[in-house]
Amino acid sequence: MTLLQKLQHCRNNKNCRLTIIGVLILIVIALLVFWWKAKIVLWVILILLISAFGIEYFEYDIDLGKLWETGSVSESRVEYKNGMKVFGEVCASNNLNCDDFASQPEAQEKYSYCADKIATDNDTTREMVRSIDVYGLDRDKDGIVCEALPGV
Ligand SMILES: [Ca+2]
Ligand SMILES: [Ca+2]
Repeated sequence: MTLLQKLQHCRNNKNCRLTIIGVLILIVIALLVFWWKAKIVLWVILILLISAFGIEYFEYDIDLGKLWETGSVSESRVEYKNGMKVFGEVCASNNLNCDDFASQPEAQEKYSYCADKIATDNDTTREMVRSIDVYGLDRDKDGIVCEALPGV
């Protein structure tokens, strides 16, 4: 295994990344103790590293391209579902169910907002996004959600 392959492997392995971030945190703490002059810089680095550790720990990644584009950490958080990137918390969560809506069009609107967003972000079609089943509202994955709710 070359060094590059090892690094590549580490990039894809969460525990490996956590270990590296953890070691860096310890190094910065040691520097903070022994190297007073660089105090502010080191505090900033320490805070950044602790944030990185938290992000790794809480199961989601940050897309750096999106972060650059939007400047928002919550918009840039990314989860991979069926090989597609789902940005932000709003569309990645599963916290809505059909009984949260009074009518089918209302549920459809909520679903469509995310389906369109995911399709655009992944440069793919609405049909492909059906497989993700946003919010779990479309179990049969035909693109029509909550068929049991009243029509209008
Ligand atoms: Ca749900
Ligand atoms: Ca359906």
